[in-house]
Amino acid sequence: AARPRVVVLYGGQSSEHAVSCVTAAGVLEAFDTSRYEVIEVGITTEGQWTRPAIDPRTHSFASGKAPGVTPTGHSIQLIPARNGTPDGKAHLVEIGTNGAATELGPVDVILPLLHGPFGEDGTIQGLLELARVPYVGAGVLASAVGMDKHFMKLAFESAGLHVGPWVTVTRREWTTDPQEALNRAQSLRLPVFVKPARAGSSVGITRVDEWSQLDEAISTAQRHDPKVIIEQGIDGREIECGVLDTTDGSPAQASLLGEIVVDHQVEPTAFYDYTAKYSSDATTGLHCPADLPEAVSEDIRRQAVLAFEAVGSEGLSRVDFFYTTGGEIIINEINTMPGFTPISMFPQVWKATGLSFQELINQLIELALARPVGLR
Ligand code: G1L
Repeated sequence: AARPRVVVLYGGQSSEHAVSCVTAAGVLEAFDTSRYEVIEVGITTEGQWTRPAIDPRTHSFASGKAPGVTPTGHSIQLIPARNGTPDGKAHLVEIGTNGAATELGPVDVILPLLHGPFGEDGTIQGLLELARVPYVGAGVLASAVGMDKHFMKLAFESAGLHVGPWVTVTRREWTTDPQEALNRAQSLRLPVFVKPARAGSSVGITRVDEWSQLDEAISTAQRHDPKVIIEQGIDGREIECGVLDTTDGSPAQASLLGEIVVDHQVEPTAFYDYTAKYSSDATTGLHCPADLPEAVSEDIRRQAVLAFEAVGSEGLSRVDFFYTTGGEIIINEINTMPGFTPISMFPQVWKATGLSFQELINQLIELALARPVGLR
């Protein structure tokens, strides 16, 4: 039988364009080409879909030049399934500089290694729904909720999970009565972290140690998202769990737990930010399995699956917790598009659980193929 044709879609208009390119490099390197045919499609920072001029496998942060998708003279279009296509599948078509169209063949599944522009996650998933093409990972709603720290906390609370103290400030609230918003925030204990409610990376985040800094911190976050959340800092270990869906309708599986270990010797106020995540001189490390009592591990893994269900995620998610000195388990966030290079937390915890990076990618593709297009 013919191998399913898998489109690896990467790059894009978000601030994480380069991260996406490096992720694609790792995924393509590990790709099981005996089972699947791979078609690489890059999206430039201008939003042009293109067949990459540079082999995406060569993208890395170590190379010296910034990873990115270069604009080309042609563009690629995704033709929806059941729109006159003979095989009932979505198709790719390349439009050349002269306007001539070249058929690139049918698409069986799309692996979107992308974040929508800030505040708009779920948009790529919506595009793929309309195109009636199966894709890897969470659907429209779960992707959007996974992007929005405010609605995420509401979903977690409804599922009986414990979230830390927080306050949301909308643009309207800030415009109408900023003093009321500041007062609400000051019901929290310092330090607090002021964040754009919907941001893919760690941009626009300020740690506030004195209330005099709050006003400016809110303004900074508002430059990235009109909706801002203020979270009380939590003293605790950072424990993360990978959740992977099953194809047979049985409960999603939780991985062994990973722990982020920050070297406080190096930078006392450092938190796990963009630099720590992606630079080579990171002061953070990853431990798996985390050294925790068996009962605590089991509880966190159970809660990770509950969180996956709470937001209606599909495919995969990474769920992040704090384990406090008082022995409390507090859920921090769910990420439906977790870091996905071979050395990222999600692939690493699954490796420790017994699933190689290639097996992980295969499972994600099989999950997408097993799920009907349409109602999710
Ligand atoms: F397709 C998956 F598997 F669902 C998937 C999609 C995207 C897994 C992980 C990611 N992550 C990323 O694309 C990113 C971390 C590079 C965002 Cl820019």
